Amino acid sequence: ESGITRPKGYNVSFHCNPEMEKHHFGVTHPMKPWRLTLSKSLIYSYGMSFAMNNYVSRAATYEELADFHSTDYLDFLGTVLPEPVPRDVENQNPDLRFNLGGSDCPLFEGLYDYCSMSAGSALDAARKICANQSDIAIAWGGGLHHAKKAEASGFCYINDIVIAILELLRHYPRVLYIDIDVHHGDGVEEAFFSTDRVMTVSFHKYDPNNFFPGTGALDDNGPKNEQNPGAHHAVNVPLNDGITDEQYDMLFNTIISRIVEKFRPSAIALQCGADSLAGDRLGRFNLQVQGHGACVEFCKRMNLPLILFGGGGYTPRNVARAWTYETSIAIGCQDKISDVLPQHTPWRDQFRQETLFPTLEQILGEPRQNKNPPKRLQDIVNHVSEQLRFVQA
Ligand code: VJV
Ligand code: CA
Ligand code: ZN
Repeated sequence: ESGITRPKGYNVSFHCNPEMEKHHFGVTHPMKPWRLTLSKSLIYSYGMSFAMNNYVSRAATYEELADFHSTDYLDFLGTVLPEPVPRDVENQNPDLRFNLGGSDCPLFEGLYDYCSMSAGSALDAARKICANQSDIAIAWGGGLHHAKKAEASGFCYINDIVIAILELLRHYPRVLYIDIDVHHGDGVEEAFFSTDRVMTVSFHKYDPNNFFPGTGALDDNGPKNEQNPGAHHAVNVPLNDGITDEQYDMLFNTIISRIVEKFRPSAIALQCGADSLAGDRLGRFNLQVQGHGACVEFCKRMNLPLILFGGGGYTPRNVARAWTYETSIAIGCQDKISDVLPQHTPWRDQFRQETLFPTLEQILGEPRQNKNPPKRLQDIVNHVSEQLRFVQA
């Protein structure tokens, strides 16, 4: 008996499509859709599905994808075939259209289905929110924040977040987009660059020459032309290696509460990329499951309609831990779930430690050096506060 019950009048919906998880970017590619299977199996093992409305989401239609993407791009995406032999990417192959077919965004079997399922789950989540049928809607298969209108980028082909936010904008005057993936949320920022109805905030590792995508400096805050309504509506929090839970939560809480105060969003879209966790194959931070989850908890406390998206996350066992803990926060049972993983959890041996909250030492052996001096964090808070003086609801 898990003791997990559904709080009266509080609705959480969970949107996924098991077909999505069967797709493969290639054996050694860091993006593993299977992490969604592992996450779900842990969520179900804890008994959380009984406290949510669970939906198998449909695939988004061509028309729905075309809400954001160009038809040229979608037509190509729908017809390209997987490459039988990997091509030399650096060799400026003229066939590399729309940035498709390189090593970051390979062509694989069922690519179009995979993309439309990810977008379908995000769109279903947005529609449940708009219909007032969910207070929090979860789409761990979404969160692919790098995709552009007519270009694939950084493991992302279709920008499900942009498509979901466009749906929210049909019902809500203002949407706050928050991105805690270790990478800059460039595709979402760019899509809403020229509007004051969406404020985008990304926390990320920033090193223009050595870390993807290289954008998202502190003073990249939207169009430089003051006449453009989007001016000041992009917030960027560039960080360095090794940031800790304590520092991250201080930044997150300070910055998000000030933004909510000034911008007065009517809904929040939170991208929960789990590559900001310690021990991630591509990440550089020292965040633990608790600190990552604290961001979700903080957003929930804002008492606004909330969508949780997935995103990056390249060490599947840690992705599953974070998204399980965050699902428990959404339904409000985080204080009741046991630190020891349920005995009957499928693939339990995949988790190495048998706990939901392994210590930094267990995850890393030796923690990554923290290169975020307190002075720098204060400068960031000051810059954002200054920026917000130009923002009004
Ligand atoms: O840094 C890059 C671009 C390169 C060119 C391609 N080579 C492989 C790497 C350098 C400049 N791309 C990043 C993309 C990160 C995408 C993150 C996505 C998200 O989490 O924000 C949201 C879902 C990058 N970093 C690491 C890799 N690519 C990488 C790609 C591989 C790989 C190992 C590392 C692709 C294939 C294989 N190994 C087999
Ligand atoms: Ca980010
Ligand atoms: Zn990422």
